[in-house]
Amino acid sequence: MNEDNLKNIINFKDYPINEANWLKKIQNQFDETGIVSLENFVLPESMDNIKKESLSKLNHAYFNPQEHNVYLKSEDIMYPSEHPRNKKVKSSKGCITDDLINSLSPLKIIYNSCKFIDFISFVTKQESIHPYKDKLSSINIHYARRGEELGWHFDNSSFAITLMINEVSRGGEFEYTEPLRGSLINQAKEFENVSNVLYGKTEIKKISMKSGGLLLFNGKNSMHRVTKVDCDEIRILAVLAYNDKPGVSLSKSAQMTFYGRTDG
Ligand SMILES: O=C(O)CCC(=O)C(=O)O
Ligand SMILES: [Fe+2]
Repeated sequence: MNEDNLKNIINFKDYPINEANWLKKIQNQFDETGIVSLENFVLPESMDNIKKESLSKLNHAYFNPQEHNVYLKSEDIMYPSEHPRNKKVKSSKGCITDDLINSLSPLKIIYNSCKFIDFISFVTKQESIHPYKDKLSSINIHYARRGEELGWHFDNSSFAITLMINEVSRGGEFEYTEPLRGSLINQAKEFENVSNVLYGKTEIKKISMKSGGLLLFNGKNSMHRVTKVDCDEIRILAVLAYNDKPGVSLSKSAQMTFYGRTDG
């Protein structure tokens, strides 16, 4: 991949992603708060390109409205269905898969660039990060139209990278909590924390990203959701997903749930 292209895509002026002092500062911020938001990370011309392609591919998106628990796991019969382990929330947004995205898209140039990969590995303190082996899961473009949402959940991966492509003027807000689980929080306390979020008893934080904004988020221990879109605009966002080991595929059952098909 041509690293020179990256100069025309990423806002290096505000974000010197290969400069040691800047990297250290962002790493500390990610470590301490679990969230880093970089406004105007991708330059406007590339965002126009990404937005046009995303809109033209909305008709290929897979929408599979479903109910799931916050752990994104099948029910644990040890607990009642209304228990925080099992209580269902709704998700209805759709997405397109990596194989449907143009190989020359700025999204792919960013995702595959060594500079970007080194930046993400450093900030998230991973020794190395790798694309998915399957052809569907590395970059996904998510769409949420009026009334569509993503319910409360913990991510299975330790960090998520999103790029806002088209923000909406009402609803479609990213809401998140402090870390509510992890090695310092016992199981009973964790379930109490989850229950408090589901019943609106916890302080919720919000972050509103605009087109071109990159978000690095530690969603493994912090619950998060996207509220229902409440206007006729479409919320469009790219998720850039990596693994800490090479050669990993998303499971076939997860591929069926999220994409309605598998990569063969
Ligand atoms: O759409 C977003 O802003 C968040 C997406 C998300 O949390 C996820 O894909 O796990
Ligand atoms: Fe998530």
